[in-house]
Amino acid sequence: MLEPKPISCIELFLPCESLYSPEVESAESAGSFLMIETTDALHEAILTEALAGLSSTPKTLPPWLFYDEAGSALFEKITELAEYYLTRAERSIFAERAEEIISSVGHPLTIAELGSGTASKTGLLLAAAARRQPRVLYQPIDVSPSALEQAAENLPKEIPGVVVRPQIANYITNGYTIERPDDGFVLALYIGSSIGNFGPEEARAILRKLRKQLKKTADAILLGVDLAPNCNKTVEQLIAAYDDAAGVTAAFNKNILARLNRELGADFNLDAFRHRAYFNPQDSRIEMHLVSTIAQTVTIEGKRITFAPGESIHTENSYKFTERALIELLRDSGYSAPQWFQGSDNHFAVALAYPA
Ligand code: AVJ
Repeated sequence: MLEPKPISCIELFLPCESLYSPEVESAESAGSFLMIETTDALHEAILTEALAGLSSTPKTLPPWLFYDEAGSALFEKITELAEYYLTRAERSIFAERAEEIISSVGHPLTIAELGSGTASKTGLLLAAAARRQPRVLYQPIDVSPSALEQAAENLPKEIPGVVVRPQIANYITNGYTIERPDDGFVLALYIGSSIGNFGPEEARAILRKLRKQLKKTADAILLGVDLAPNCNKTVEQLIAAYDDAAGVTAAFNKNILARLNRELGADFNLDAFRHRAYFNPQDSRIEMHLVSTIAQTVTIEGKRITFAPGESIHTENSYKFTERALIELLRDSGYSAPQWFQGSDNHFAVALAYPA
């Protein structure tokens, strides 16, 4: 996949201070750090990426394009589907093991999160941290301002003691900073199988970049990964999670074309593409594609893209891990052998690793 062009940002920085002191009451009083992508830069990035991906062979589009407002709402619906077990499986690990996870990290701690979205599962970890210390600084990093607003609005109400410092950033293409309060430790969350969207090389780059900000031996990364097919999970179950009966995942996949129509004035006919999901055992990943059902030409800002019948656009990889594969990935990225928290259904696992 092509390295996306960096998005230029306007940074509004208000200093963060006294993060654990009792007088800090809300994100406002703690100060907040906002990075606002300029609309022009985002438009440019979408155009560049879309044209590059659609002119290559085979055709591809990057999965970050899924998450505009409509796509983020569709993803929320996916997490509630009977077939999509991932979110529930991870949430139940947190429900059972949050105390143990939190007490394994140095404290007081701050919790940062890459690709937080609305942070719906993070509350369980924040609540466990808030039982150990009076103030917990939560630093969600995401590309979606609406998701961050929701997190900043709700979490301090639900969990007294939580102070939210949101950062609008694409953690792949942009820099991000994790604030470390005095004498504190950092627990960095990269959960929800988000790492699964990246091939081994990109995954290592993401983990190494994060590793640079985890300098203390009792800092930690918590990584949530979906497991490869095993005796408790069939390939059919795995595929169903990405090809649900109600067609929500198909709509989520096609939204990428709808977005190019909306934002770039492209003329994709959504009815002339079908959603396809399959398991690629060689690379241990689910692949999602949009398959052109006919010969057709699509125009994007004056550029013509032709499709043969049956030709596909590869829109997503979702890697599925074994414990052994994850240990190797962590080792190659500068982390220790992890503590392993596997759900009782053997569907999902969470790994807690320290800088090595
Ligand atoms: C958000 C990347 C974890 O790979 O399972 C859900 C996205 N794609 N259904 C995943 C997704 C299709 C999801 N991640």
